[in-house]
Amino acid sequence: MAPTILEPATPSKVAEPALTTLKQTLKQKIEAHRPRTTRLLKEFGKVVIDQVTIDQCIGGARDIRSLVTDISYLDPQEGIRFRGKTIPETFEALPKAAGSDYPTVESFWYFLLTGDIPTPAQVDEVVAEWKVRQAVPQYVFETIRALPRDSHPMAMLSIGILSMQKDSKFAKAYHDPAFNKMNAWEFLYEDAYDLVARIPVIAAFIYNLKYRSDKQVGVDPKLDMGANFAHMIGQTKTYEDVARMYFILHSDHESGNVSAHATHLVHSALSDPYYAYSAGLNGLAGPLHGLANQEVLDWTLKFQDKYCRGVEPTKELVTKALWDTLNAGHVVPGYGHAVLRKTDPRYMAQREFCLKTPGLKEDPLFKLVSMIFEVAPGVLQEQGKAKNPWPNVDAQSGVIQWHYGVTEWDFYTVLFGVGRALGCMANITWDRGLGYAIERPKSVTTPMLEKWAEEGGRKF
Ligand code: HAX
Repeated sequence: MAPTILEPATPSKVAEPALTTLKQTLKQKIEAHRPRTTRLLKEFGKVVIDQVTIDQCIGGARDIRSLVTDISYLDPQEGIRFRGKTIPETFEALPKAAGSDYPTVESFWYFLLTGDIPTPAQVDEVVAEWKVRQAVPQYVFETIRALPRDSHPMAMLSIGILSMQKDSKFAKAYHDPAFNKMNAWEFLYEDAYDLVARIPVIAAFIYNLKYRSDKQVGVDPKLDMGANFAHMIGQTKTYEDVARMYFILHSDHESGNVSAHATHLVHSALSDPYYAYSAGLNGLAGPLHGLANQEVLDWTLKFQDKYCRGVEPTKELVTKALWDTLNAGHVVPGYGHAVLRKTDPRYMAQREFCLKTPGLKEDPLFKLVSMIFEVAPGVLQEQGKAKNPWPNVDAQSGVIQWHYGVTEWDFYTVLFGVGRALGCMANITWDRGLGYAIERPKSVTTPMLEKWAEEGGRKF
C-alpha cells in the first residue's frame, strides 16, 4: 500500500566521480597549490601590486593586474606561454598524434590542466575518456535545429552549449549536503571535461546543418579529437593537423581577454560551466574579439572585389584600401591587440604552417594576406592611433581554412570557440579548485573622477 505521508527525502550522496590518472594528478596539484593561495591571501593580502589611473578606469581596465591564472601568461613582447612554454616549445614537447607532426588536442588538455607533459599512455587514457564524454545529448541537436537557419553559427553554438545546463553535474551537486568548497572543483571538472569533448561535435553539427544541407556525419570512435573533427565536417586527412594546430593555438591567452574573462566572471557566481562558457562564447562573437577572423576574410574578399577586378593586387592597392578603411572610421581587422606589442606568435605559427605546407604558400589568398602583413603595420603606424600595429591571430587563421575548402567564413569564430573552450574550462576548474571569490570590482561616478582629477588623485 502506498504511504499516506511522504517521508522527507534522504539526501542523495553525491556520487564520487572516478579518479583517472588525469583527475588524480590534478587533485594532487590543486591540493598542493591551495596553501600557496591561502598564504598569499592571509599573510600578504594587503601588499600593493598595481595602481589604477583614470584612463584605465574609463578605458577598459587595460593593464590592471587583478586576475590570477597559471594556465597561460601573455607577455606583451614575447607573446603567449602555455604553462610556461612558448608555442613551438609546446608543440615540441607534447606527444604527437599517430603519423602527425602535431600533438593531439587531448594531450594538450592534460597539459593545460596539470602543467605536466603526459606520457603516451596517459594520452591514450585521455583519448579513451574523451570518446565516452563526447556523446552529445539528442536534445542539443534538436534545440539548434529549431533555430532560424540564418542564425549566426556563434548564436547556435552558444545556445547549444547552454541547452546542456539542465544536465550539469556541478549544478546538481551544489544542492547536495556532501558538496563543499574542497570538492566543488571535482564536479566542475566533470562538466568542463564533458563540454570540451562535446563542443567539436556540436560545432561540426552546426557546420553540416548550415552549409551542407544538414547532411550529418557521426563521430568515428577510432579517431582523436582533431581527426574526428576533420572527419565530421567532411574534410580529408590533410585537414587533421589544421584542426589540431588551430584548436591548440586558440585555446588560451591568459584570463583577461573577453571570452576567458566572461567565462571566469559568470562562473565566479558559481554558475555552472554551461552558463559560464555560453557567456564566454557570446563575448567571443564580438568583432573586436573572436569575430575578427570572419571580418578579416570579409575585408580581404571585398578588397579583391572592389580594388582588383582583373588586376593583380599590389602594395599600392592594399595601402589605398587600408587608408579607405581607416578614413571611413573602421578598424583594420586582424591588427592590433590590447596587450601584445609585437606580431602575435599565433599568427607566426600559422604563417609557418602555410609556408611549409605544399600548395598553401602558393595560394593567392595567402599571398595577399602576406602582402597586407607587409603594408598594414606601416599604415597603422603612420595613422598613429593603434598602440600595436602588428597582426594578431585572426589575421592569418581564415586563409588556412579557406585553402582547405572551409570557405564559410561566418563559421570561423565557431572554430575559435571550440579551441577557446580548452583554456576557459581549464581556468574555471582551477578557479574552483582554489576557491576564487565571486568577482565584484568597484564602480565610481564621473563626478568622483572629476573631483579626484582636480585634487591630483584620490586621497586614501
Ligand atoms: N585598426 C584601426 N584602428 C585601430 C586598430 C586597428 N586594427 N587597433 C587599434 N586601433 C585604434 C583603436 O580603435 C583606438 O582608437 P580610438 O582612440 O579612436 O578609440 C586606438 O587605436 C587605440 O587603441 P589601442 O589601445 O591600440 O587598442 P585597444 O586595446 O583599445 O583595442 C583591439 C585592441 C584588438 C580591440 C584593437 O586593436 C582592434 O580593434 N583591432 C581590430 C580588431 C581585431 O583584430 N580584433 C582581434 C584582436 C585579437 C583577439 O582578441 N582575437 O580574438
